Amino acid sequence: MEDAKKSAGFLPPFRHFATQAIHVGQEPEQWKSMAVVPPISLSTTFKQQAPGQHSGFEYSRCGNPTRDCMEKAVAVLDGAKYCLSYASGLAATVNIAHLLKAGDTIVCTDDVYGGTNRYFQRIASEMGLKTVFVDCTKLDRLEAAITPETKLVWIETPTNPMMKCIDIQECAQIVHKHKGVILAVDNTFMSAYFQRPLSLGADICMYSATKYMNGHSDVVMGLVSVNDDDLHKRLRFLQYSLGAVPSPFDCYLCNRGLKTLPIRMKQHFHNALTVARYLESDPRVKKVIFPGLPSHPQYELMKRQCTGCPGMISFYMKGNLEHASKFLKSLKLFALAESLGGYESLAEHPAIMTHASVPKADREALGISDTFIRLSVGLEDSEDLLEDLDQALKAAVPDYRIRN
Ligand code: P1T
Repeated sequence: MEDAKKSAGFLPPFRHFATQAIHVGQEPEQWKSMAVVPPISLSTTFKQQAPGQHSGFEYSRCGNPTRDCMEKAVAVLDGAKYCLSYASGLAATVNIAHLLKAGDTIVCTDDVYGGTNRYFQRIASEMGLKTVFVDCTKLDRLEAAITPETKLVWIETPTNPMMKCIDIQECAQIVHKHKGVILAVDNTFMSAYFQRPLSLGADICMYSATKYMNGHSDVVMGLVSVNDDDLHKRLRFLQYSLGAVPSPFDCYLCNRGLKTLPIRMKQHFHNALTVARYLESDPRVKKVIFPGLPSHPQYELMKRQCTGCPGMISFYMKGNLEHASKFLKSLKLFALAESLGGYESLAEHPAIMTHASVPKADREALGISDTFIRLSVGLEDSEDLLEDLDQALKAAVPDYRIRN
């Protein structure tokens, strides 16, 4: 009841989601043993009846029974026809970029994960792909950035780490005025439970499954969901040709993680809202950025576009780098670590850690400053989380009347 009140105003959960997360692709009848839990299929190769006559599996880079179960489940959770998995989120990004050819341009929203920025700016550029960064919360800027060379528009929403939220439906309308341009949405922060980019008009929904989709901080993986048959064919070809596929064991773990995605995401939302409200009331905190708070500039959009918000909160502390560093070192329950989306709470300093590879001038323009902190709020008891933040803030900023 309390949860329902707190998330009031967001879209209702996608129908049948929890049931599908548990059952789709997992049918015991597909195994001779009738195993209820999909087995980990370690074989790298599969016997053929006659040359070219096989069970659907030939060689494990091209397809594997354990991977297949997970991909089927993710496709349905994304409201998609197909899902493809990769050895990491960045491997998924690289595969998508391979849909393009030298001379093509990518329009990318200005705030993205540091590794995505680094790949586009420093690696894809060497292969002849140009990337133009624009703030896609400003739709006129997106529209103006698209040229005949543009073949891919890449957005994250909410963005990492500024938590800017982008209207996917509006983006899709603009992008699809231009024939052949693909709209890809990095849905890592939201997971399939809170946001369905494909049903809002995106062509590709991509994840670092290392985060919420797996949810246990023990797998590095990427996922891509699509509806278009031709796009799927091209991506499947790239998946086995480039070869950055996940191991069967990782697929098993991620498939297992999906089973609890709905209950995990509900609790992440509940805990994050509690933490965000607390931080907003703390005199040592200058500004909180959480899309589930009415103070967020795209709060209304989030309620129209999503079924809730994940555990990601960014905030500015009062003070300087020394205060921020002291705060992070003083935390006892939140671990000072990169990554996000696991059951455990993490805190990090984007300017020094996850976004150090973003050029300094771009970082400063975005607001990734010395006192900017990112939290991944986990599934612990929220009272313990507040207590930890409170003691660390007090240790870092003993006098809350500090000026800056
Ligand atoms: O780490 P990997 O699975 O390769 O995923 C890369 C990636 C892609 N997209 C987003 C939005 C991400 O946040 C990430 C990885 N992010 C972190 C490690 C981080 O701490 O932000």
